[in-house]
Amino acid sequence: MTDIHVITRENRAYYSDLIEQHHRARHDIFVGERGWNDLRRDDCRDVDDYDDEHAIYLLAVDGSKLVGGQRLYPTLRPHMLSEVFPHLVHRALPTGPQIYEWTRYFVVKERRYGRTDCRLLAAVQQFCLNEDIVQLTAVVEMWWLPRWQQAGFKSRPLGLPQVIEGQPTLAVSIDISDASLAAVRRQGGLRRDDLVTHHLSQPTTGVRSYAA
Ligand code: A1S
Repeated sequence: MTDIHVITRENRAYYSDLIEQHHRARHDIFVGERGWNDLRRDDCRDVDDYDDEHAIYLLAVDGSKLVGGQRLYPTLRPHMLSEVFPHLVHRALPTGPQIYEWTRYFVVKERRYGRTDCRLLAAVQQFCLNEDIVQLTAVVEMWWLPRWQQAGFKSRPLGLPQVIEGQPTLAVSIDISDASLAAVRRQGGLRRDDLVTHHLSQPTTGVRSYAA
């Protein structure tokens, strides 16, 4: 059973082992597998300017093993799209308290082509619905567009694609909705019980659940 853990600045101290596994997994996957060499670091941990106290991580965990992850970051702060990829945006950049940037999405190799991907996609919709986040922005390679269409996500380009690291890449916005959550749940055959997301708030109280 895969659980999703929500890690924020409030509960980060209780998740130091998992956060560490996740930085190492990101380096293995984004540098080792995807070849994003700008992220290479001698300590084999992928850490960037947006891994600060404002980052929110939704990490997929089986027992104590990390099997996937994703990061959200407030667009009211300088973020990847505003600072690194502004040239991909050809209209007003969506920012605001209810808009977050979505980055560093991954599933570990042994869990590909399974429900972990749907579980993570469902988790991001569910978390955003619970937190009144209405839209996400992201920089993605073009192959995400058919994936999202299949999952029932509504995405909109914010500009024309440009080739980055040899791949046509574009900036997009993604709407958060009950309909998208329901669609990805159907696609992954996820039951309501599969969608409990844990938010460890205090070591003594265990987990707070985000019900679907
Ligand atoms: C930024 C992302 C934001 C959302 C935040 O039949 P196939 O194998 O062709 O089916 C594949 C492809 O259609 C497509 N796909 C996956 N990786 C691709 C790539 N590098 N280039 C082109 N197409 C690609 O998805 C189908 C299923 O992929 P999969 O890997 O077999 O299985 P799964 O479980 O759906 O996992 C997809 C992800 C993307 C999570 C997994 O491949 C992964 O973790 N990749 C490395 C991290 C990564 O590239 N993340 C996206 C950028 S972050």
